[in-house]
Amino acid sequence: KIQGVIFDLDGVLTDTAEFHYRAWQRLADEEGIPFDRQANEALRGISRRESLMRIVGDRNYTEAQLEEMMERKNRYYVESIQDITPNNLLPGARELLDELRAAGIKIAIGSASKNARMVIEHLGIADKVDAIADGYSVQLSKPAPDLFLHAAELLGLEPSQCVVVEDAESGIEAGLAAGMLTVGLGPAERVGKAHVVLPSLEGVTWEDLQSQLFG
Ligand code: B16
Ligand code: MG
Repeated sequence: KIQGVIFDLDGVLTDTAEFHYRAWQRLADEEGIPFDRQANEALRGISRRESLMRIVGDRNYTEAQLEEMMERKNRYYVESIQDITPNNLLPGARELLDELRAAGIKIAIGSASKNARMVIEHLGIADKVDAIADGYSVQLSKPAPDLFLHAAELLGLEPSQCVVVEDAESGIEAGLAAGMLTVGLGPAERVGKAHVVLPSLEGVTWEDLQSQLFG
């Protein structure tokens, strides 16, 4: 019986994926490294350092230069999320959170981002979630299961009692590796490995999700 839902943040509850994209694009442009929206798709759910490593590829940078670039990208990103308000919740997100809460289902955020808490505050959903696992919580990032296992632990639940909702391939892989049921949001090419694939959370009820997962 499912007792908890673990939501990814960027790309699931809010479209900060777009802000991450713009910040990486700006950095890549400044460095003269080719990058575009399509290349960014592969970075969804990927940690800051790993994202940078994929962008620079085999170009030679010192550790100090890499650190500086990560800081610069984060500065652009943090700047862009200051304007986030509850209006930036994606369609269906608030309704589903409220419905789960009313049904007594525990809710956690499982985000690779070190800025997750700031985004959650801006979205005004801090009081709707029972636990937050973020970019500071574990060493190994998605697709390792660690972050979601940590989230389940914070909720006091077994992995088999949890559902993960994700927009990233690496996130679905992490959920599966954790032994959890998975709901993928987005195109099948990205989240096709999930137990259930949906375009978004718009109009999605807890009953819908359960019947798709178990029906
Ligand atoms: P930060 P999620 C992930 O968040 C993003 O999808 C990914 O694009 C980003 O690089 C990562 O967080 C780290 O974020 O640089 O803010 O620590 O999708 O797991 O909620
Ligand atoms: Mg995401």
